Amino acid sequence: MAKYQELADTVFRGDAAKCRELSLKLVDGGAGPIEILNEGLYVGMAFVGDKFKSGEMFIPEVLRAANAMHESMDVLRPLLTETEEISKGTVVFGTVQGDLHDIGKNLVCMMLEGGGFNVVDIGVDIPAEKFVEEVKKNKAKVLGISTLLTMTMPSIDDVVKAVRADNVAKDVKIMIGGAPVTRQYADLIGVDGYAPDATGAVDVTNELCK
Ligand code: B1M
Repeated sequence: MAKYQELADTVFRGDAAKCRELSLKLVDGGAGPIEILNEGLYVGMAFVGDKFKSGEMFIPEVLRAANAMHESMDVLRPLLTETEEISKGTVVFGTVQGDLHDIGKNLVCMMLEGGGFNVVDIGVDIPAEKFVEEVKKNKAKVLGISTLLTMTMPSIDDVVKAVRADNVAKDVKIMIGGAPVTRQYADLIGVDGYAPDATGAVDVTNELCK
C-alpha cells in the first residue's frame, strides 16, 4: 500500500532515525502495528533480500537495514496485544560447539526476523544439549544450525542426533548452513533444509513453516 511505501524505502536505505519517525507518524495516524509490519517493514526487508541475492547490496548495508527495522520494531512492540500473532513461527538458531564465527549467523538471524520470524539466537560454541533445551523451551518450529569450519561440521550431526533422540524436540524442522556445508551433506545427515546464504535461509524457513 502506498501509505507504507515510504517506510519500506526507509528500511531499505537503512535510515534508523527516519524509520522510528515514520512508524510513530503511522501509529499516530491510526495504522495498526500488524499492517505497519506487513506492508512496510517486511516489504522493505524483502527488497533488501532481493538486492543482496543479486549482489547489488552488501553485508554492511544489509546490517544497517536490519538495524533500521529494529528501530521501528521498538515503536510497534508495546502496541501489539498478546493475542496478535506477529510471527510466522519461532526459529532457534545457533553455531555449533567449537566454532566462534558469528557474522554470517547474525546476518541470517536478521534476515529471518525481517522475514517475519521470531528468532531466538542462542549464540556460538553451543553444545548439542543446549540446542535441544532451547528448541523445547521456545517451542521452535525450525532449528537453524550454522558452522563455518570443516573441523566442526560433524558437530552438526551430533546436534541433529541429539534433537531427534529427544521425545519433545524430535519433530522440529532442521535447517543447516555455513560456508563448508553443502546440500549433499544435508541429504547425508537427513535434515529438512539447507540454505547457502541468508536470503536462501528465509526461503527455506518459509517452506518449512508451511
Ligand atoms: Co575464521 N575461518 N577462523 N575467523 N574466518 C574462515 C571460515 C576460513 C574459511 C578462513 C580460511 O582459512 N580461508 C577458515 C575455515 C576453513 C575451513 O575449515 N573450511 C577459518 C579458520 C580456519 C579459522 C580459525 C581456525 C583460524 C585459527 O585460529 N587458526 C579460527 C577458528 C576460531 C573458532 O571458531 N574456534 C578462526 C577465527 C576467525 C576470527 C575470530 C578471526 C573471525 C571471526 C569473527 C566473527 O565471526 N565474529 C574469522 C573470520 C572473519 C573468517 C572469515 C574471513 C570470514 C567469515 C565471515 O564472517 N564471512 C572466513 C573466510 C571467508 O569466509 N572468506 C574465515 C561473512 C559471512 C557473512 O559469511 O559466515 O559464510 P558466512 O555466512 C553466510 C553463509 O555461509 C550462510 O549465510 C551467511 C550470509 O549469507 N550461512 C547460513 C551461515 N550460516 C548459515 C546457517 C543457515 C543457512 C545459511 O541455516 C541454518
